[in-house]
Amino acid sequence: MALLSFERKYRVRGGTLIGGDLFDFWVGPFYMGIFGVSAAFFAVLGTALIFFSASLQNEFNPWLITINPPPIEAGLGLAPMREGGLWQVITICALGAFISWALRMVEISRKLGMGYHVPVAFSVAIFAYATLEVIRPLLMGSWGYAFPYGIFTHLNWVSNTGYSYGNFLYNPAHLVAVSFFFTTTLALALHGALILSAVNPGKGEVVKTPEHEDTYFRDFIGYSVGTLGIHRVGLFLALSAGFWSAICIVISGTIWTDPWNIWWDWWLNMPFWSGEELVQFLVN
Ligand code: UQ2
Repeated sequence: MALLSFERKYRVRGGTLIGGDLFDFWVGPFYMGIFGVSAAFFAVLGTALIFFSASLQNEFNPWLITINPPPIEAGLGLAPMREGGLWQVITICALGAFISWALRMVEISRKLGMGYHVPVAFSVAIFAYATLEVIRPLLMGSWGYAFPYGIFTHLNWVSNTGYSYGNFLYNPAHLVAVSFFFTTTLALALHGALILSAVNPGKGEVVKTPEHEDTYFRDFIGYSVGTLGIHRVGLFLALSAGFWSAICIVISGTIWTDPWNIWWDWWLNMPFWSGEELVQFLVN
């Protein structure tokens, strides 16, 4: 089907959440909807405010531009524009754009009669961002705990926040998140390789079917998760990576304030070996 006639077939009316027919149109290849309008509004305003903040600071080196949250001492109030207020407005614009983007995905899903898997997946990324910039700062009592908008400064924030809890790699939720990130790459590597090995077999070779894909893994490990199953596994792994990332930071400084290696003392304090001299040396 040629692209233009294909688009005509799927450019159907309806499915909007709000606005009815008002914004139910396309701009070039892009569906608009009221959330396309709001996404564009927040994205343009937020980006303009980043450049405005950069010019107030007379900093135009892209590596060094930074928009910092208010200082920790300022707590949770509205800050003056030059002292974190711009960061607050830019954060509202970012969340406004992200949430608009997700709701636009919902309208497109409805329009096409599809499931909501894509907006649900994107919402987990928004949740992780909101955890860093809104939920944790609220729980900690100050916007100053949020990360700054700068290429180097946000990396410094990650480093400083990590060392604030000793060695962040001992955070058990961080370990779970990292394991999910690694497993996601394993699953995508397996899946991408398997698909290409079957469907892109080289000149003169015949394209293979899912039956070959199943058989490959049955021969290899005695099990095939299946062509639908691998996508369920992939989505679960990727969403779990984002979810546990949010968990690992939101528990740091809220319900856990010690260095993270101390958390493992429950293991050293198990009755089997807690009396041992070496264990007591490690705990103390
Ligand atoms: C599979 C299958 C696919 C796949 C892959 C597998 C035909 C095209 C990659 C194999 C995957 C398994 C056994 C699960 C991997 C689990 C983890 C946690 C990495 O069987 O069906 O469809 O792409």
